[in-house]
Amino acid sequence: MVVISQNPTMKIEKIRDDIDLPIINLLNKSKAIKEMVRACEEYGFFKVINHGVPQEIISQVEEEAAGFFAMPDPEKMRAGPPYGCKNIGLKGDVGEVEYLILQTNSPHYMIQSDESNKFSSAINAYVEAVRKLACELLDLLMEGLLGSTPNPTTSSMLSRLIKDSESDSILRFNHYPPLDVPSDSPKIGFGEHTDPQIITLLRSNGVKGLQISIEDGVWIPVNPRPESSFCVNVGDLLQVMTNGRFVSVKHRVAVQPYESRMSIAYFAAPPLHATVSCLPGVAAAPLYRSFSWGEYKQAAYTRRLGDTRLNLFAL
Ligand code: GA4
Repeated sequence: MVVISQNPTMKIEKIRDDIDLPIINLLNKSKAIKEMVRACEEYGFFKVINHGVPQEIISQVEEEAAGFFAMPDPEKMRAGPPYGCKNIGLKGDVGEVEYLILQTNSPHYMIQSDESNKFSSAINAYVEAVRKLACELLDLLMEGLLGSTPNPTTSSMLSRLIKDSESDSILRFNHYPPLDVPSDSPKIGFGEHTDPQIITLLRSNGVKGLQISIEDGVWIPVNPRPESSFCVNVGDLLQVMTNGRFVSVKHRVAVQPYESRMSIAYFAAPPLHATVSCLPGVAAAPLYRSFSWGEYKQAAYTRRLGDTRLNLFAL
C-alpha cells in the first residue's frame, strides 16, 4: 500500500510499505562482505547481527538512558549542554525529540547530574564496543571494495581514522515521546537529512519510526526488527571516499502514536584536520574535490538539516 500525504512544508510525498533492510550476519565474513557492499550501493543502509557487542553493555546503556529521559525536565537540564530538546543544529530546525550529544574523544563525557557515575561508565563501555564494531565493518567494506589481497595500509585507512585519539566521533541518544493521538500525516521527530560522517551505527528500542528515502519524495519505513541488530548507514564522507559508489541516503524519524522511541547513534568520524577524498584505487576520475572533515562539518552546521551539502564539493 502507498499512502500519499502532504508533509508540514506542503510537499506531496508517498509513504510505502515497510521494508526489511538486508540483514548481514557477521559470523560468515566472506558472505557478509559481498552483502554489505551491495547494500551500501543499493540502500546506503543495512542491519548487522552477531555483531559482537555484548548484550549486557547494550542493556546497561539503554537502561541508564531510559532512566535519564524519564527524569523531570529541570533534572535533565542539569546535564548541561549535551542535553537538548526540540532544537536541532544551529539554524532553527526543530523536531519532536530530546537528546544528549556527546563527543566520544572527551575523557569525561559527562553529564553533571550523573552522581553515581553509572550512566557515564555504561557510555564508556558502549563507545568502546561500538567503535570496535565500526572499525570491523569499515575494514570489511574496504576489503569488499579493493579486493581480497589489498595493501594492509590501504585496507585499514578508514578504521585508523576512527581509532585516532582525535577522532571527532559522536554518540547521540534520542528520545521521541509518543503522539497522544494518531495522526494522518507523519509527525516528524527528526527531519530529513543525511549523516555527514563516515558511517553511523544505530540501536533502537524496537519502536518503529525510522524512514529512508532512496527516491525523492518517497519514504520507506524501516522495520525495527531484529531488536538485537544494529542498523548501519553510509555517511556523506563514505560516499565521497567511494566516489559515489556507496550512497549516503536521506532518512528521518516519524513520531509514533502511544509508543516512545529511543535510539542511540554512534557517528564515526575522522579527526577534524583529516583530508577526505576518493580512496586510492576506487575511481579514475574523482567526483568530489578534497576537503578536511572540519571544513565539511562547518558546511553542515552553517546550513539547514535537510540541505544537501555534498553538491558544494562536487567537481
Ligand atoms: C545529523 C547527524 C547527527 O545527529 C548530528 C546532527 C547535527 C546536530 O543535530 O547538531 C546536525 C545534523 C546532524 C546535520 C546538519 C547540521 C548538523 C544538525 C544540523 C542542522 C549530530 C550530526 O553530526 O549532523
